[in-house]
Amino acid sequence: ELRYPERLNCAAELLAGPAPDRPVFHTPTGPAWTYGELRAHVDRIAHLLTGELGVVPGNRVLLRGPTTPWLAACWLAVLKAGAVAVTVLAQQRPHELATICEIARVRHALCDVRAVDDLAKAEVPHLAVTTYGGDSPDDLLRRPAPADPYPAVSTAADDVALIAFTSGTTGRPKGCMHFHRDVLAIADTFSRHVLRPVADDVFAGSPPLGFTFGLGGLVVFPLRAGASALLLEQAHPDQLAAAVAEHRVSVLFTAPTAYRAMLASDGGHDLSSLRRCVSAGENLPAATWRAWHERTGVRIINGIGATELLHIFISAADDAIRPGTTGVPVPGWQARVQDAHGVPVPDGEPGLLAVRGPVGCRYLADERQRAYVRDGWNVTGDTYVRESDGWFRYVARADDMIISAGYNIAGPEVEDALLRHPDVVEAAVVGRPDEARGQVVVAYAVLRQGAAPDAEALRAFVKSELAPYKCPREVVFLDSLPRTATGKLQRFLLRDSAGD
Ligand code: 3SK
Repeated sequence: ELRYPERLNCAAELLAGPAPDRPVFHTPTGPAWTYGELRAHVDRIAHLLTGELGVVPGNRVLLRGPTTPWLAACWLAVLKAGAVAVTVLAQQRPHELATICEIARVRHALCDVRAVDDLAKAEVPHLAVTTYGGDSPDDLLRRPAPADPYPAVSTAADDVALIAFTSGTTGRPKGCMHFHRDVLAIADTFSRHVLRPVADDVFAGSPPLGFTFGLGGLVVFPLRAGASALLLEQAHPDQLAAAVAEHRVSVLFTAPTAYRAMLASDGGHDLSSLRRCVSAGENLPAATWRAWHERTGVRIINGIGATELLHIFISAADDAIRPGTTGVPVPGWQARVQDAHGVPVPDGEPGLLAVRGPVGCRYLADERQRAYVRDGWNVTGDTYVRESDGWFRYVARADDMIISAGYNIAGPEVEDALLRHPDVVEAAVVGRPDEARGQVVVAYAVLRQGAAPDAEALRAFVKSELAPYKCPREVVFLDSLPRTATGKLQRFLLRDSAGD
């Protein structure tokens, strides 16, 4: 069991430890920041927040900007000053920012100068915006550096440290409140037991810091291990592979799509520095796992996480990893599969995944809390099977199950089959309403460059891989699939258009 002192400031904990001259953040340009420099910058920002800007503990501070060391420093400073970080994505538009600021009652923002226009357009009442970064003389660095270190505010372990908004494929965004102890708990469970990082590790990845997958993988985990991270403002798959080679990245965080894209457009980069590759955000198909293993020799860690629970709670480690399945609860977590009434279903049968552990879902002023937390279990909205040996296998998001002529069909299983075809780079499978069958299976496919679209050939391929009732009635070819800002497939958009 994890035990933390009653008074705990997670930013102070994350910054303590490594020698001042150890590297902490690398960027593609410019020299690395050391731990000593990071501490000085954090203290300077914290002084500014609680001095001139008048922030008091508990105030919510919006953070917005591309993935840079300055954004990470601002996040740490907000927490060190006892305030609450509200991280958003660079892609979020003014009306989304306005909603988030309204829900979280945000009055202060630290914003990269390059991302300030949309924030201004959001017209948030009483919002004081301080800018940083970019090429212009910025607000943060114009001020003189304080002579004294900033003493961390003595927060309680269960004071709120951050509010992370779910990317929300539909509906009003939900703010998930997480405590100071939660931030350490994700490092002391998933990272400590599954990644087992060492101080010489270099972390990198594509998820932004406004997505807790990225915040954990690029800031919390490296700092907790005294290691360093390469922070990339642009992390498209080809840039990611090049950056891995150039900076000798050893721990990589990205989503299944990016692994597939790196495999498809292999620039022949030297990926031999990789020792851990983490995939989350969506389920990782076995075909992608195998192809990556063949290319790099690294066994991808396929994790399931959620903004509600901050990071990954089921995965596997090292040689135990099995392609096509997620794994077992991360040490410190429990998981089970239950029916709609909360009754566990027998092993081998699909049902709703329910988990509990050191971090729980706490929506900010949102009735949907009742649906997510039931009898102390967090019900994630994923359909899973628990095998008789205790391993958890993903089936689908609960609302991505297709029911056709009485058959239950998991869209991701059909996607998996399509992805085994050498011409298919991306696939999405949804149900289209149908009078006779209730729903029929419709597939959307993105083909590798130069491949000829042949719906019949793909249907025949799926039929050779799966029971015929799972075969798509129709195959639609697209240039790309619709995704959220955090990279999750928006099947609901395809479902809507499949109904036309
Ligand atoms: O939402 C997710 O899929 C996720 C995955 C891993 C870690 C954190 C999150 C939010």
